[in-house]
Amino acid sequence: MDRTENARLCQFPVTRRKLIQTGGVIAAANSLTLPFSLSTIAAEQPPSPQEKRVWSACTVNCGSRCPLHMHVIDGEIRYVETDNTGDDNYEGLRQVRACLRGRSIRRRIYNPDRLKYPMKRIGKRGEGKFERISWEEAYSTIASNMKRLIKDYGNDAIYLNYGTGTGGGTITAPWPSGRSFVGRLMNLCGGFLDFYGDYSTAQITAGLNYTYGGWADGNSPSDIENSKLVVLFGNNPGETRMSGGGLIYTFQQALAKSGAKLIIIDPRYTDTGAGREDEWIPIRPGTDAALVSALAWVMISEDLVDHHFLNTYCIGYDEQTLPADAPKNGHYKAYILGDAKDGIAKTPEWAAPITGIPAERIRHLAREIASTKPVFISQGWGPQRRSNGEMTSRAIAMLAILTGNVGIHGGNSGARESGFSLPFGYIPMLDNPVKASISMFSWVDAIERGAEMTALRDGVRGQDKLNVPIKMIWNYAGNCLINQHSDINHTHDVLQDDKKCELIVVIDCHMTSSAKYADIILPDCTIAEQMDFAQDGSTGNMGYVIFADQVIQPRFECKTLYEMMTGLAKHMGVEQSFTEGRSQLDWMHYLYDNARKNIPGLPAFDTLRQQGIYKQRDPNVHQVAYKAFRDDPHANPLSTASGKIEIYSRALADIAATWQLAEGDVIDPLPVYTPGFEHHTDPLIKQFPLQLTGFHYKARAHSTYGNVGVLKAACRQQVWINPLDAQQRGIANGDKVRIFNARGEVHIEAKVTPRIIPGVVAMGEGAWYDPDGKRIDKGGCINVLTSHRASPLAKGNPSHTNLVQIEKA
Ligand SMILES: Nc1nc2c(c(=O)[nH]1)N[C@H]1C(S)=C(S)[C@@H](COP(=O)(O)OP(=O)(O)OC[C@H]3O[C@@H](n4cnc5c(=O)[nH]c(N)nc54)[C@H](O)[C@@H]3O)O[C@H]1N2
Ligand SMILES: Nc1nc2c(c(=O)[nH]1)N[C@H]1C(S)=C(S)[C@@H](COP(=O)(O)OP(=O)(O)OC[C@H]3O[C@@H](n4cnc5c(=O)[nH]c(N)nc54)[C@H](O)[C@@H]3O)O[C@H]1N2
Ligand code: SF4
Ligand SMILES: [Mo]
Repeated sequence: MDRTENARLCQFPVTRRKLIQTGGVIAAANSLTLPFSLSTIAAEQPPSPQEKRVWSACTVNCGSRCPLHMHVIDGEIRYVETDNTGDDNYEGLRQVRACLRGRSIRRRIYNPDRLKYPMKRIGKRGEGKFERISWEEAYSTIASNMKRLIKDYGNDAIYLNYGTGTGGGTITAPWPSGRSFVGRLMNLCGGFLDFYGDYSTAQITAGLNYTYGGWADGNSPSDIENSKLVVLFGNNPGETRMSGGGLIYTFQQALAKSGAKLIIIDPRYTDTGAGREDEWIPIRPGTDAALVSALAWVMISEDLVDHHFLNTYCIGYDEQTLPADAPKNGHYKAYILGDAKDGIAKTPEWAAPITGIPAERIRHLAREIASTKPVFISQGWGPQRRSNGEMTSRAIAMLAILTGNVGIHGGNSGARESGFSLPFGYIPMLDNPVKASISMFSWVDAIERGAEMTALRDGVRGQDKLNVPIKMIWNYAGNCLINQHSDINHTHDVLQDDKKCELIVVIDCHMTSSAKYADIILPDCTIAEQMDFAQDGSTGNMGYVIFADQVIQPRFECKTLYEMMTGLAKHMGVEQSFTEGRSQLDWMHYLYDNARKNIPGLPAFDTLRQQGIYKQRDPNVHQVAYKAFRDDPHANPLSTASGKIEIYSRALADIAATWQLAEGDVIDPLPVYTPGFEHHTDPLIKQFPLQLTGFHYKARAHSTYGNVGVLKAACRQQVWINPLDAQQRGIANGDKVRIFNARGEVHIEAKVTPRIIPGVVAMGEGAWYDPDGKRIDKGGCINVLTSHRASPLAKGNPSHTNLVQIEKA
């Protein structure tokens, strides 16, 4: 789930210096944006007498939230426009315009894949054979089986799976699970096995926690107007923050104001580049920490580091601030210069063959970063969604730390950008009596070998070990049962055995691949069929909240999540404590009354309902991460053990000494380069010579909108391959290819392009899994090829780390 919960789309790409030379790429970058605002034109037409206009929202998990203005005739949505309010001034309360995904929401609401009735499974799991049942039968089947499983195994056998499909919603919020109405119900029924972490940021959450303490904050991208240089590691707002509040729009407006130079470090030439960048430095995936180490070597050797910052705010840079109990030469400087136990100096010549970046370019980049101030250094979450992501995220942050760019305007912490949002609030979660939790990625293991899973080996938290395996799964607004989880063929084999996990309940709007593995399917209302608030909206320097009114009647026999959980609460004997006597509308008022206490400017409930969106500029103008700490480190210490930035982490040294790690797994007190598993020098490379890296694709929000034909046609599901690799294999652009490894096989078309470095291929994640009956996927779902081996520290998904081979089909 998106942590910064930031924002959206660029309607008017600002022309920067390289735009003209790369016009073709700009066209590609903006193929999901509109060159002008259709909404403004449409809004000028008064509604016809039979037409009603209602504000709703797009609440999928793309990191954005967008208002949608629905035109309804005869109870049917005929036309969808977006924010057309205000004067649309970047300096003021700018418009929050939906991308073409949101604008196509009608095609999701009226999609033939819609789930219409409650259903029970009649075939094998995954076959997709179901029979219609009544709501009463659905409730009583779930309630009686759940009671039985709780009695036989305990509440820790009931798991709430990760899901983010309604991530922008409030009443419909799915994440973290305890925040959802499913979580509230389970807390009243004795609790559930929870998870920690998320598929988005598992490794950086774990890694930077040891550097900065807690979730690592970033400056707002609007603060780039104070920067001289911007360096983005695997951060692609052009695609992952493309619309709505529009972080990419904020990025480019702020860049235009400062004239800062933009350097993008990514294995792919991304849509964020697309002519806005001054330089693209292609890097071999998974090797950012090697690049940073070599940059550090140049900075240290040429005495370009910020000594005052390192001595005042950090521990473990050199002997001076190394904790007394750390080993001799256990500090960062020794590691970089070759005085540590590995004895390797991390010179540019050392890093060049690892990263694929010439040594001279590394030297030049080090001098450029160190001699410019302030520098906005940030990382997206692509570099950390890997087998070595914890170490990588800590290493990238080192660049901001060595150069003293943390806590100042125009600088950044080296983490991802953040932004200002409004403190709206959620439904009270209640307490979960079950204390154990697992990483969100380990649930398949917990089905197979739950009672064997321990804290020291498997990252179980709250208890030394799990007592029981998972016996029931609630899967609300998530496609992580299959599509979005790793190693689909393995997951399929585990789920198909219904003696292992005995009950799977899926609550969704569409017949997704995950829904096909349900025992009971509960058909949910889409956002347009109910009332909710979309919150957490942010453009970086403006926060907003949207009133998503009910636009149409629930289709078919669909119910809202709240209605169905209330129905079930009745069967579980907890209806009164579940509802507290409130209807969904009552909860809306409850939330709103509380929110008005925290956000004084919020208008009356009915006024917001009329105006659709409420916006507020950041009163501090730009968010600057760790500014209080920088201004006064004694009064405002960090939440790390030392209160300082921990370059050397004692806590990690302890973990490294006590955890049982798989062979090749590395946890280190310093932000070192470690290749991780399935890396470019793995012996497996002989069989599977290409690194396959994933990315979040503009065609979808993960799998959501993946069944909308116009979007599929606009942005095809293809595998990116460099012309050199394609030629060797006789592959031409558009050819159908086989992509395979020991875990599975996918057949899609090739996009032969110099936008990806040689030796690496890339696929957008989230395409709908479409197996042919012989385990070959024709839909282009990358998770057929990804690994279910967890990363060492976070026990997170290494989604972007894979080795494959490609042949012409
Ligand atoms: N290989 C690979 N895998 C990845 C990633 C990757 O980069 N590479 N990224 C990971 C990340 S960061 C994330 S956050 C996860 C996302 O994984 P998911 O949270 O599973 O995201 P979606 O695929 O969007 O699935 C959301 C589900 O919600 C449903 N949905 C949408 N609207 C509604 C609604 O109103 N009500 C209900 N009940 N359901 C609704 C959709 O139909 C869909 O089935 O994927 C992860 N998986
Ligand atoms: N359109 C769209 N937007 C989305 C989503 C979506 O599905 N669709 N999903 C949303 C969600 S839930 C999330 S979590 C975020 C995800 O946001 P991110 O995790 O930042 O997105 P990714 O595309 O996985 O990775 C960003 C970039 O990192 C690059 N990269 C991959 N590996 C490496 C590496 O080893 N080194 C370097 N330097 N670069 C690397 C990728 O090529 C990519 O361009 O996006 C959100 N926005
Ligand atoms: S997919 Fe994201 S950017 Fe597009 S309309 Fe929906 S919330 Fe906005
Ligand atoms: Mo995510």
